[in-house]
Amino acid sequence: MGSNEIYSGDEVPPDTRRMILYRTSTGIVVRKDDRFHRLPHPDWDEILNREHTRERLVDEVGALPGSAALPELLEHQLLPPVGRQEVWAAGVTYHRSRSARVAESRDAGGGSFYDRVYDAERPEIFPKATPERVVGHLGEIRIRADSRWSVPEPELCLAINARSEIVGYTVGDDVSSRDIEGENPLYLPQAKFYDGACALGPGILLSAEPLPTTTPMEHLFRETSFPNGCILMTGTGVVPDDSFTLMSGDVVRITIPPIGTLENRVA
Ligand code: DO4
Ligand code: MG
Repeated sequence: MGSNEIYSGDEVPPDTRRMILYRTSTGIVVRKDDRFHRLPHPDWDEILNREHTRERLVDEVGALPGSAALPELLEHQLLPPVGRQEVWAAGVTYHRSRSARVAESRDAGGGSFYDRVYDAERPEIFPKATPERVVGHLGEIRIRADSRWSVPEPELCLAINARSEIVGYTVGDDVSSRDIEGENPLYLPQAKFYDGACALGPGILLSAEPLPTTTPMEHLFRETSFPNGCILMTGTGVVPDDSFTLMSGDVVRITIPPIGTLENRVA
């Protein structure tokens, strides 16, 4: 575990399993204890950024009729769980990610860059997507036409409000081009930031007891403000064998049990 590693699988508090916020084309839906409630609020950004988000929703949902199942229709109405939040990503937070980057960039002399960030005080954080570039559950992700080696990166993502408090968690795919990032570390933005390179969803698991503030999160908010909050992808610990590359038509499914499954087809 490096000093910038920020999540190990079994730390999500069990209580948080119960409340998930979905953004859909027909409004905001809250799942609580396996019942689904349509919220009268039209404003996703306001909900994420008000004080005591979860507690207030518990009260509001108590006064709303709920239905016992998420209708099939609703699944196909899911939108990415972002309003005006920028998406940022932390990198080389897991040993597996460090060894993969060192190997892929060895010829370009990038190995020492990645080695040095793993144990450094300052983490790697980079902008991943503007809100309109984010793809939701069942949306299409993309691989670059000028890349021959593309991979999904399954990541736990933090939903953070404007006051830098963790409001909840979602599932993310930091789709990346490994040959472009490996050729030269300065090409990282092209390997990471392009249309269809970021998928998030299906919803936001609201935290009852948020994980403590992480090192990447603290650095992210140091000199940058997020008036609508932001999403921070926490890095991948899952790197496929070097022989694997995503191809058009592939379907990527990423499950983080308390949150759900994010599924995307490659365009
Ligand atoms: O610098 C490379 C990106 C690392 C990354 O995205 C990750 O570790 O998840
Ligand atoms: Mg990543």
